[in-house]
Amino acid sequence: MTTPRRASGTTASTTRRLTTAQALIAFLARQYTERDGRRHRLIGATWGIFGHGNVAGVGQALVEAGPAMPYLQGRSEQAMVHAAVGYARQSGRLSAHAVTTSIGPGATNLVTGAALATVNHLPVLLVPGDTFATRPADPVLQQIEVPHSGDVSVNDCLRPVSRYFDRITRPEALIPAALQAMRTLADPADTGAVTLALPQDVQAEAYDWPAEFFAPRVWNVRRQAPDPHELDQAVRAVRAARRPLIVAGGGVHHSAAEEALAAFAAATRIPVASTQAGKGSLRHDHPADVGGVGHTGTATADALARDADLVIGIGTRYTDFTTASATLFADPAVRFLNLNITGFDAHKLSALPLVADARTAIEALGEALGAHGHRVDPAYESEYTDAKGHWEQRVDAAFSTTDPEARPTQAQVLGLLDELVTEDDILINAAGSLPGDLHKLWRARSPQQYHVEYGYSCMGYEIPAALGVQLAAPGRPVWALVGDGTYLMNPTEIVTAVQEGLPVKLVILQNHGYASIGGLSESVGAERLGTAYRYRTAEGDFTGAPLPVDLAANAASLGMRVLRAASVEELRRALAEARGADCPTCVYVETETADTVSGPPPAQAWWDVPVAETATRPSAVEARKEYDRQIAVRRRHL
Ligand SMILES: Cc1ncc(C[n+]2csc(CCOP(=O)(O)OP(=O)(O)O)c2C)c(N)n1
Ligand SMILES: [Mg+2]
Repeated sequence: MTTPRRASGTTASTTRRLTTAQALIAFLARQYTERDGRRHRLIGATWGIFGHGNVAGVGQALVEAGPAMPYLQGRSEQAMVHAAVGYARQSGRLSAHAVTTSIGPGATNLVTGAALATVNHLPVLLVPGDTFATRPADPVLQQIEVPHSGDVSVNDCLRPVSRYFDRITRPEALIPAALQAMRTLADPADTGAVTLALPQDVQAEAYDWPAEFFAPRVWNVRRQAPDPHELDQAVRAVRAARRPLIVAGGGVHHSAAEEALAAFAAATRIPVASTQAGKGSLRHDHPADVGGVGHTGTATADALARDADLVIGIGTRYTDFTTASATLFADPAVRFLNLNITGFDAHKLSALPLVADARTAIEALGEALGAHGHRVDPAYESEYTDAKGHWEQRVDAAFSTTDPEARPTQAQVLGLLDELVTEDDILINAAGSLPGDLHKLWRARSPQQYHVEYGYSCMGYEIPAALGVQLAAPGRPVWALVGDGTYLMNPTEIVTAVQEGLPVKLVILQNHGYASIGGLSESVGAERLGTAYRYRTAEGDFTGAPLPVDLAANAASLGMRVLRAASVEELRRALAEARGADCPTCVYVETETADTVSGPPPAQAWWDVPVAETATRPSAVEARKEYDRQIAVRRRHL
């Protein structure tokens, strides 16, 4: 396969004759990342579902590659991307997966997963098939034709959700594209979904590739140091602040900055609140940890946020949940200092930017402040310590169970998990009423335990993501927590877990519909339309009896072991059994609905969901009055 070839200079060069698909797979198998002296395979495996658009090209190349490129068999393209994203997040973004699909629907099924990856800055390499570059017989099966533009394919849907996109219409174009793709995946500021669309004919076309293309290549995941001037400004801002508050985002985890942050907080006693992506940055029992912040935050963190004079955002995008839709940071003189690897996020809220790797920046800031022994006022420290104690009591109350025979509430389900888990366990969730409850209540015991995807909050992320997390963390108990609505959206990868023998644990919380959106719907005057899984009545609405859907039987039919829990005590036992199980195991529980029992503490801050300005029905008219009261306190930080 290797033929000697003389390059233009005096050094001898060789080429390898391979198809474009074979070349891509051989190239991917030899890419590495490196950070802090440790090397990782950049593309650890390839997920794939085959159709005519990739079976003969990429499919054949994977067969030829053998163990050099492990192959994983998915059931839905979207789910494969979620699995890859779970793997990447659990791998600290130092290792990722590729996902190959056919053309047409297989390719467009990637879009949601790609958007999720890009929103969350998590690397995944997408390799959809594409229609013929040579166009011998347009339209081929599943080809879209746009009368005014001959070079459009459905894969163009992936452009806005990709951090890098290329369509490889000639074999040799793969060389620069593949290098840019790896650069993007390994770049901590730029990473997300990367798409290399491969036309069917080009995949199978041979070319004489320079052997150097296949040499092992190491991509340094840089720890960018702060600019001295920005650091100086930052130090002065922290020293001048009387009520500083750190908002820790996902960037803390991505940079493995948890220990640095813990040391910084222990030295300065600046309280640390966390976003959904940042939760677990400090252990829950670190004295400076004040829990989640924003709409789903703790009373402690939100009160601190309201009165903070300096908000130190670390690796956060400041979503509307974090800022309570621009109402939370209420001190008229509040300033922001943002440590972020991207200039884009560092400048949000008119902040003083500190563009740098989170860990490097925290250490630099700590060192500069430490020289003067900087520490917040003890009165401030005891204020938040007391408040934290009060919140802990509210968590205990939400978790506590009195009647072992009763149906558990959702908060009690979390309480039973809280009793059971150790630092090893990983909890995955993304949508429904669970993210809010978890953000308020969960006591994170280790940095990666809290795996809530709330950048895209995509129902159906949980089960496939659990597979990816388990692949990255063999031996650790991995829990996918899903509502009934979420389960119905994407249970397919249960089959893959069974096939691969991945002992993921699935907890299905059955409450017969969308409790979260039902509550929201009621509060905005939409009267719970379409949020309960109930029969349509003679009047035409959906207020009949709950539907006779048996999700436990459904999970069992896909090959899972299923434990049904009807009471608190049964649930306690089922969770313990699932935790020890060595095969994929589902715990199915019907939860008590919020109408009949007290749930977790209510939202401590607002969230902007615009309400109808004109309406005839009283519920919407009332909701709008409340909305007008809330928007009056929205502000711009300029
Ligand atoms: C793919 C997707 N579609 C729609 C939504 C909007 N949404 C957010 S939560 C939710 C309902 C979730 O229902 P369930 O999983 O049963 O959880 P519950 O609200 O009952 O806790 C919906 C439809 C979403 N987040 N993701
Ligand atoms: Mg539900």
